[in-house]
Order: sequence, then C-alpha cells, then structure tokens
Amino acid sequence: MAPIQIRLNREVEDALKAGGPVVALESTIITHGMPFPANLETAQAVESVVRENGAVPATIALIDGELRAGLDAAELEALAQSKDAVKASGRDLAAVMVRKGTAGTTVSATMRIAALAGIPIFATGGVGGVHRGAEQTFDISADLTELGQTGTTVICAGVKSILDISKTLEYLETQRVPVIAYRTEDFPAFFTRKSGLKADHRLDSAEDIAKAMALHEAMGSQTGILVANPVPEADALTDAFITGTINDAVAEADAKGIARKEVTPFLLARINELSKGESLRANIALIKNNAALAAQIAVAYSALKKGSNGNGRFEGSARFILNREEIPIRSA
Ligand code: PSU
Ligand code: MN
Repeated sequence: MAPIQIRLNREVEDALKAGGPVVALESTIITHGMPFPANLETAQAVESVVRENGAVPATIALIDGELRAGLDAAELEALAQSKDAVKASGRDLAAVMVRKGTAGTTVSATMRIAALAGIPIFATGGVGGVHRGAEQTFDISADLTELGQTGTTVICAGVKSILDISKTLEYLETQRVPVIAYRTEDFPAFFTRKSGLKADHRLDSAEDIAKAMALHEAMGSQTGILVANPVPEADALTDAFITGTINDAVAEADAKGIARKEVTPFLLARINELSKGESLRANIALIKNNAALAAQIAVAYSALKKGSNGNGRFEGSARFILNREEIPIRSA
C-alpha cells in the first residue's frame, strides 16, 4: 500500500521543507461549530493571527476524498458554505475518502492528519471530552483517546461545562496526556477563565512549552500535550451568565434524545441561540488567542529543533549521563 497522501498548499509545503513554524487548524469548527458567515470570518481571522505571529497556518480538512493541509481562499469559503460536509473524527476518514466526500475534521482527525504531515502544533477553541452523564451514555469524545495516542500538541481554552470537566481531566490522566495551563494554575472552562479545578502544570512562556514538547517527545511518550490557554479577561463570560444557558441546552439535548456525534454541534448551536450570540463572540476571541499562542510555540519549537544536535532533530534515544562518582548506570 502506498503511503497516505496529503495535499499541501505551497505555503505549507515550503514551511515544512524548511522546518519552519506551522500551526494546524481544525475544520469541524467551520462546518459544524459556528454558523455562516461567522465560521468563514473566524477561519480567515485565525489564519491571519497565525501569520502575524510568525507561523504558517495549515487548515486541515477532507475535500473531495483528499486529505488537505492548507486551503486557498475559495476552498475555505466553499467549506464554510458546504451543506454536505460531514463531521469526521479520526475513525471516519477512510470511509469518507473512499466515497470521495468532504468533511470538517474534528480535533481527533486533525491531530492525526497533522501528525502524518509532520506538524506538531495545532490550535483550536475547545476539545471534546467526557460528557455529563457519561456513566449512563458512555459519551466520551474520541479527541481524548486520540490525545493518548498521537503526539500532537493541542492549544485550547480548556473544556466547556457542557462536559464533565472533572471526569475529562481524570480521563486525560489515564491516557497519559499532560495538561499544561499557560500563565495560570487553573484549568479554564472555555467561556470562563476558571473551572474550579487546577491544571497539572503551569508554564509561563511559549519557549518553555516548546521545551516541554521536545522533552516529552524525546522520552518516547507518544501522547499529545494539552495546553490550556484561558479566554482573555475582556472576552470572558461570567459563570452567572453562561451556567444556566449551558444547563438548559444540555437538558434540551437529553429531552430530545440527541446522541453520538450530533450532541456537541447541537449544544454549541443551542448555546449560541440562547446566549443571543454572546457565546459565539467569546468563542471567536478565544480561538484567536489560542492561534497566537500556538504560533509563538511553533516559532520557539522550530528554533529549538534547528538548534539541537546540529541536524535539526531532537528525537532519538536517551543518552545516559553518569553522576560525579562515575558509577555506571548499567554494567555491561
Ligand atoms: N467544542 C467546541 N467547538 C467545536 C468542537 C468542540 O467548543 O467546534 C468540535 C471540535 O471539532 C471537537 C469536536 O473535536 O467538536 C468534538 O466532537 P465530539 O464531542 O462529538 O467528540
Ligand atoms: Mn461523543
């Protein structure tokens, strides 16, 4: 079987060849996460933010059966207006490719395609997680199992309280996924800067996050890293404002028997309607904020890779360092 093919645009191809900074972006947020035209405007704005911060944006999608990293303006617009694009998580890709279909890629699918393309950094708004009531429904997003298997670093604004945030953090712990909060101890809750739960780690610069990525990879961890970047203060919603709205939307989804891949798009659309667009406004602000941080991390990571070992590669097997008494760690 020939290797998997991914069609790149020129900008992404040039950057990857040069080992330059690239940020992967998902497309389910375009096809199923936001209404038109806010979805298109946001996708365009997010690409601009990545460029302004010194990296190349690679919007990932499945178009007419082809895996794509880097879309041109017309393709992005067609995707934003598409009525027949499906929502594809990693498991859906092969079947949609065979029927030459078009899909927005979720976090799990985007991580996988980014890894295949050699793009280690990916910015999104929120990742999927363990849903409330998962002990009854078993509804746990494939984003979490993908994070446990694919070494892509995902920059998000935490997870929404449409999910059970505490169980989501438990599941990430089981999956060996480090959760690093940026410039805070708190794990953020997407619309708000605090979830009431702490993140495992705090790092305060893009350079430090890039170092952690390189070390995590060099240790052979083979899992993703979740970077949690709180929504900017000025754009955050208050708990008092959003909690009731989220509860109402979740109750409505339950009453209507919404299940499986429809749950998250239903909740996002309902919360947007019930909040009269306030949730969408916060969503747009936080994804731009994540794109900026992701680009800064990509710049730092690219510099780190180029600087190490002279060959641009950081990966490889561990080297042993003897302590001062020169006691061998392992006798031959
Ligand atoms: N959360 C958001 N916006 C989104 C999504 C989640 O705030 O657009 C999308 C992402 O693409 C994510 C997917 O990967 O929903 C998760 O879907 P599910 O819960 O069905 O796994
Ligand atoms: Mn689900």
